Amino acid sequence: MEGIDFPSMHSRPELFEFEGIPMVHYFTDNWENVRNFKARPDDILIATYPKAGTTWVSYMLDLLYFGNTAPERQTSLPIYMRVPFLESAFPVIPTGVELADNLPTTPRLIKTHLPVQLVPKSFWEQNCRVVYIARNAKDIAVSYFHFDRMNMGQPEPGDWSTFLKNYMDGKSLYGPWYDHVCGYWEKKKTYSNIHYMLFEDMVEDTGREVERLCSFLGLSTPSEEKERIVKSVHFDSMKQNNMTNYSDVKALDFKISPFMRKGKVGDWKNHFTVAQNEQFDELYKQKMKNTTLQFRTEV
Ligand code: PPS
Repeated sequence: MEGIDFPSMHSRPELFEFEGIPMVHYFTDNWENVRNFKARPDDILIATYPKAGTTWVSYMLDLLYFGNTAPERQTSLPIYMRVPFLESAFPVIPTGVELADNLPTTPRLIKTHLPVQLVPKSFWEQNCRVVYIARNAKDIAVSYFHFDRMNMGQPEPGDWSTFLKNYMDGKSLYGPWYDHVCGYWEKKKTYSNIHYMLFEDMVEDTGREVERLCSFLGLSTPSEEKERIVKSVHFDSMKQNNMTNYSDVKALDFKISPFMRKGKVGDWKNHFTVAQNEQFDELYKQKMKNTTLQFRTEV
């Protein structure tokens, strides 16, 4: 396994508008195949705005379904090969669609960051289960900033205040956080097969959230097994685990920042100035005034 590389580690991709969303070519180059993706009824789509806990829940689901049946999977296959990133078209590894099409597992676990309106329609037509994970907007901003600094496949973030301004203006890759989290929240009203999880709840009580996930999925996993899973998906354990910490991905510069960075609620307090926080709160109030969705910025 070579790990994900990029043609030039020095030229970062530019953002451009695609179907109304700021995107980079790595996620649009394979668009026709993404749009026409053939979902199967037992597929599970893991959908998130970037940095909301995708890897965490991907690993939970992988262990719940395949932790016992395929031990070699746990030691030889990085999480991004087990849970294909649907819209990705990176050099070196097959596209997300190819990886998903060739997954030998049932169910197939598939990751996407696409906003709800761009999810391929076959997922809805097949009534697939969707696990959506949301995280508070301030901690996402901080996590995303550090990720963009260390990931040569992401657009150049600039300094923290530049990044934050762009993020508040909805000019980050995958567009406005507000629309993303609210889009899937609204979708729940007409599509009941969505389990909406919050990163903050997972930090507060991982065991409870694994339990809720099992009831959504109709799994009757024994409690000792669930306890083992809770230990395996602990931040410290995933950070040490080379199959979940992205350590083989060459496009990531771990000297700048680790992928498994802090895993906390409230790190925004170490980054936002008082003025930035006030401006953010003001805008947040406007953007979120029509939703019942609530987030915690500390636990
Ligand atoms: S990505 O690149 O969008 O797929 O990133 P994603 O996996 O969604 O989010 C990465 C952030 O999730 C944190 N993380 C965890 N926190 C707590 N416990 C566990 N087990 C865990 N696994 C991943 C990770 O550290 C990133 O958050 P920050 O705040 O940057 O640490």
